[in-house]
Amino acid sequence: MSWEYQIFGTEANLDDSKVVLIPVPWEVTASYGSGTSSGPELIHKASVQVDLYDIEFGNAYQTGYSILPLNKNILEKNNHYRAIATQINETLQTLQDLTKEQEKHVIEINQACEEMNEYVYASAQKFEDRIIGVIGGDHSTPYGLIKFLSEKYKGNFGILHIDAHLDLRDAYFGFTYSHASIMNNVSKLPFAPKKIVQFGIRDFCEDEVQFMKEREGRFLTQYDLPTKNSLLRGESWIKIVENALSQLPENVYISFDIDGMDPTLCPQTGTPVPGGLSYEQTLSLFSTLHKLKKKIIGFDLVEVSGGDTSNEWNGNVGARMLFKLCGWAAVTNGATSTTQS
Ligand SMILES: [Mn+2]
Repeated sequence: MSWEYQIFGTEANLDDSKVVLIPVPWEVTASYGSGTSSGPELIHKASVQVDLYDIEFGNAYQTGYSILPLNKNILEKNNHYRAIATQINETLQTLQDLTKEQEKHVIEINQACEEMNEYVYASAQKFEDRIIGVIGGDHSTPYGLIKFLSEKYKGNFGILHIDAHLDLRDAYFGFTYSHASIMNNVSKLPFAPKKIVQFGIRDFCEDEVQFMKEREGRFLTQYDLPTKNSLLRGESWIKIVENALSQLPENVYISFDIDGMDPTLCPQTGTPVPGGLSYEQTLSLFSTLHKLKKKIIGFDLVEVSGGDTSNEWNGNVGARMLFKLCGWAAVTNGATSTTQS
């Protein structure tokens, strides 16, 4: 199947599509496993397997989902700077000082990341009357989209952040727009989100917890282990989810790092951690947003990777999660759900 704006094997054309997807093949600042820049291609390829009629929202896909072409300039820059950044990571991980040349490279990489952000921002602007989703790439890729939406809604929005990590690091390894810094950067936007609610969180450092303490009331973190322990004691998952998500304002952006899920569902993701959300738990987050009458204003799906394997499982799960994101985004924006249930 050709890329030509089509995804999920539908015939939707770009002009009539309610949901527009921006693929961002970018993983320059990835610090551990590699391969997330191939995420858009993996997901796109697997997307034809998804059956369009859905048990939760029927024929909502008829509202139209399209994907933009892969940006070659972004892909070339990714390939070029990824190799240089990997060497810088290795130097710093072995506690050595950067050479003068490497210090220059850090500045260049930060500039390249800014160009990537500008591309995503400009694409979002171009399709401002649609619902936009970013397909990463690593977790730095949606910054331009979140920035655009923060301005569009003048800060009247919240974020549902699904991730194993808090992503609140202040410039990881010297890279301002690191995958590990996305929520830190987003929190510092002029029109920052009113509230960030996080699920799946199970790997973080003390500085990140401190960052949230300094911004009291802006974060609600549903740490994975204590939440799972509550379930073991017999508490209701749905109750926990409703309590947490009801704290979000009406407009909700979903930032979905696939590593928030159990790693059996994303074995090749860049930084896998044991624990995490099941498929059903993740989907219940989306359906509960709908139940609570929230409106999904945009979303991203990031860190899907096949690693260096030809294993198609990662793309398969990624495509299905993307289909659910598109569907719930369409439904919460008024697309009619035609399911009989
Ligand atoms: Mn992340």
